[in-house]
Amino acid sequence: MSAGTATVFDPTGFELPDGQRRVLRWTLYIGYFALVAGVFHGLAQALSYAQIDILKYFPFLESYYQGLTVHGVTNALILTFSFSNAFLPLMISRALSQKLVSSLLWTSFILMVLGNVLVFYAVTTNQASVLYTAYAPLQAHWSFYVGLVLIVVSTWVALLNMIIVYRRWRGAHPDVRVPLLAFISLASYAMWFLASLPIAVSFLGFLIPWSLGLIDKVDPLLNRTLFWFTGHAIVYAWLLPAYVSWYALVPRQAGGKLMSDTLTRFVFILFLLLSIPTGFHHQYTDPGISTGMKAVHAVLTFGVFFPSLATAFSVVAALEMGGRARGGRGLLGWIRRLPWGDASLTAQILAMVTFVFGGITGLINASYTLNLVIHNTSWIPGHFHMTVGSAVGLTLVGVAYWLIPYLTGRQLWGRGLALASSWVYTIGVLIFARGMSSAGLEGMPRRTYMAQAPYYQSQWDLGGMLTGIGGTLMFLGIIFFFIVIVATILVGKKGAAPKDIPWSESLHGPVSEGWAPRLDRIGVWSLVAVVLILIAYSPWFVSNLPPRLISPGFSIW
Ligand code: HAS
Ligand code: CU
Repeated sequence: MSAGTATVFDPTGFELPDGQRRVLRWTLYIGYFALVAGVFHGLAQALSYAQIDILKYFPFLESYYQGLTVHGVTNALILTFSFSNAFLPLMISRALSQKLVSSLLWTSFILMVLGNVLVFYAVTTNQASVLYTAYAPLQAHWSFYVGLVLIVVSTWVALLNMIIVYRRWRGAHPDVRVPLLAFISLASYAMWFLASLPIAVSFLGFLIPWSLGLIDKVDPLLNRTLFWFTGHAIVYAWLLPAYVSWYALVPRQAGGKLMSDTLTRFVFILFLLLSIPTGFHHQYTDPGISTGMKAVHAVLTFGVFFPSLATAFSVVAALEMGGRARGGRGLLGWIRRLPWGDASLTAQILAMVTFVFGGITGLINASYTLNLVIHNTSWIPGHFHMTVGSAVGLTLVGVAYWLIPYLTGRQLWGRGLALASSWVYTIGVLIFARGMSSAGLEGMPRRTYMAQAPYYQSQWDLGGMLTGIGGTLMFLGIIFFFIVIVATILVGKKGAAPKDIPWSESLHGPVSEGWAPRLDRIGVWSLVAVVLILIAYSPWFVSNLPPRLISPGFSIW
């Protein structure tokens, strides 16, 4: 073999069995249903910033916090993990031409359903209005914590399925480089597995026994620290499946190629290493954590900014190749030539554009001193609706526009409405975030039902109004999405669906010589990640263990 050539696995001619497709499809439906169920309270919340109170029309809600818990849990947790539990195993199975393990597929699905049932029970009966952050000493009903644990375990089972598929393939192909799509899918969930362990300790070790009355008191700071230990990395567990699409699928959809196979693997390894040891950037204002440790996490947060920056250059290059291949000329002429009529691609490009602002606001959050200005203000929801709420949410919408047809065998229904959904949503979220950010700088608080706040200040009028207008457009965008997906499933034209996933070729690589194959050793990289995590977290745990079990539970709703 000559230098620079690649030993590439040929995955053509494989189709997933119908039974497995069906489980994947229903897993996805849970997620997309959760998305739609969650946006109703989103609308109420956004309008409340504009001093419009529609919560009185939600008679089944006993408090604003109950609604906010529904919003956060459905849109940030259930949508994302249901999607990943279906999407990542599908990607690895397709990339390696291997069937999934049916029993594990079912187990993961059933755990996800059970978890949802328990969480649904706890939240709808107003026994768990603790928000998606579930901070102790607010105490929820045990079914809330157990339900969330089951959802997390379902992600572990999905990962196990992927690992087994990978090992089977590796046994048959010992000297071939693992295809990029399989590698980045596996790396995404490997990172999440490591990241999920602290929250598992918090829930299983403390919050569940406490909510069952087996222990009387918990250590609020310890649980909060364990929460953010997982809680920062969780945002990358949401983001990386979107990046899998941006790197490995979007270039093809745009008529271009992925820039570099090696760079892409490198980016995912950086996420594996740096996503987790950064949680203290959510706790800059918490007492009981030394300034030095906060500074270490701040620096590492700037480190984890880098792979996203590399992603920005890489995905724009892929889009540019696509636009130029389609006849685009000049500095920016390629943008116009992108296939803007493709609803799936358009949603994802708009997700990327919004993420530029999500990234910039993230950098501001991460800055130790600037954080003091914006922490706990509406600036933060401004930030996260441009990250999880757009970079991720809109990408999941865009992927649905090819994935649901692919899995159901039915053509996408209503392309015009599908296109409108992501444009309306994007215009909405940019207006919304402009309102939230500017009013946040003026001190408008987050997690507050502003339509009833006695301390409302008129200087928030403009920001609040923009939040209300933008939030209404976002709501409409998701409703359009819902109509398109339900109609596709029920009345989409049979047989006219995509037959395969949109694979992308890469311009450079994969390379089989030199050090490049070593990049594929996820196990070794995971060990390095553990070392970094120990450096970043053990000093705090050494001085804060054993736990100080001082606080009883509070249910203030
Ligand atoms: Fe964050 C708070 C810092 C990214 C989500 N974040 C939150 C919360 C959520 C969240 C939910 O340091 C609130 C949690 C709560 O309830 O309290 N965040 C960052 C930083 C990044 C970042 C540095 N966040 C995310 C992502 C999220 C997410 C991703 C979800 C998926 N965040 C913070 C901090 C806080 C925080 C503090 C705590 C604040 C506080 O005080 O409470 C970075 O990773 C961002 C990197 C992003 C980029 C952008 C790259 C752009 C790309 C697109 C390029 C494509 C283009 C297309 C331009 C560098 C890849 C062009 C197209 C053409 C056609 C031309
Ligand atoms: Cu974070």
